Amino acid sequence: MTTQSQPPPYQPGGSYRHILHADLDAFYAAVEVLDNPDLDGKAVMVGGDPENRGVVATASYEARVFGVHSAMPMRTAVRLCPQGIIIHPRFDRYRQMSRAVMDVFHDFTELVEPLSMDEAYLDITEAVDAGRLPLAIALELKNTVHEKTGLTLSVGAGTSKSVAKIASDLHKPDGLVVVAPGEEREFLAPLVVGKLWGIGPKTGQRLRADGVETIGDLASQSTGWFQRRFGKRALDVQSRATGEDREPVRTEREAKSVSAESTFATDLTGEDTLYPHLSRLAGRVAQHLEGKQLKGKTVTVKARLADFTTFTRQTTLPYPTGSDTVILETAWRLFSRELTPGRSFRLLGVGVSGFTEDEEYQLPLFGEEQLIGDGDSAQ
Ligand code: TTP
Ligand code: MG
Repeated sequence: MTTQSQPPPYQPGGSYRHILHADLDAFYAAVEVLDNPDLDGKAVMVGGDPENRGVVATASYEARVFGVHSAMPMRTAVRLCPQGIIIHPRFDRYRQMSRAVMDVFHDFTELVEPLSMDEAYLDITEAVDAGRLPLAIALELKNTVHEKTGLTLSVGAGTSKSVAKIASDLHKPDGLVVVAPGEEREFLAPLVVGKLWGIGPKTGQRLRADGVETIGDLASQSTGWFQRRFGKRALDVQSRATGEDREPVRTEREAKSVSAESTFATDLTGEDTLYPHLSRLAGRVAQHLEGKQLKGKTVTVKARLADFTTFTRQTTLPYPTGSDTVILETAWRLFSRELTPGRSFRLLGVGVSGFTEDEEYQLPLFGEEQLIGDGDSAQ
């Protein structure tokens, strides 16, 4: 995917990327403890009712000592840890805390790739190249998150995403592991293959049956072996095993969608009034896409009615586009169906997503070049 320039090839002694993987500790349970200090130091199990076949979403580290873990039936958890305190999840509160944490991440770098509510990659190459140590940045990140939210974060630092992710998990909770450039292989070698991203329990089992237990065992296999074993995934798996993977940190917007929206000063109604707004938004989206050298296949329109009802309509084109005209035509097709007489709108948005990773597929399949030059309706 051409979301950003590819990182430089891995060269020992050459230019490195510096990536952090940050993951909150026992996230839901930690938020519950934060909001009710009486729970501090206790076995907290967040999830559904044991009577209603509920499952554990997460458990505090005090409960984990008893073998309680995520996705376990709550009934089993109660059996393992009868003194455990069951708490029903409060997703809105977790989302609010997640936003606060992600905001801190964004204060450190623009290059943040969230993986879930409590976890993200941060590309800190620029700061390191400017003279800061990854260790110092990681420490500051942990401290800032703690100061601003009260939550503890585990952080791993490395020259690639896979190394950083494995590192962050190693000394949980409140962990901090920095893998120095050039030491990736050594760091990974003793760990079990299942720690590698993309090696699930089944693959791990098959590898073990063949005597490949550790990441070191895996890394020492030949390229031919990887090809026979993993087919299309061979290079990815091999580069992760040797700590050389080059996956870029993809920011939220780059990874998901490019969009523009505007809220009107007064509610608007009618084709003649709304078309120019949609056109302006389509133009803005096309401009962003061009800046990022992206083309997407899915066009989305978002609308908010005078009564605040909000909805989206989307369609997927047979080919990826970045053209303002194509985006506008598609968006208008979606939106005009919603334009019933008298319906008035307070917000309109246009988005493009579904970016393809396949370079070839990004080539226009038919005559799109003509359309690109035809965008006088935009802006
Ligand atoms: P995780 O980061 O996997 O777990 P965690 O933060 O609770 O614990 P730690 O990172 O210290 O190991 O997931 C983050 C949140 O996602 C978790 O608090 C609850 C939720 N979750 C579920 O609801 N179900 C699951 O199966 C998992 C794994 C997580
Ligand atoms: Mg976590």
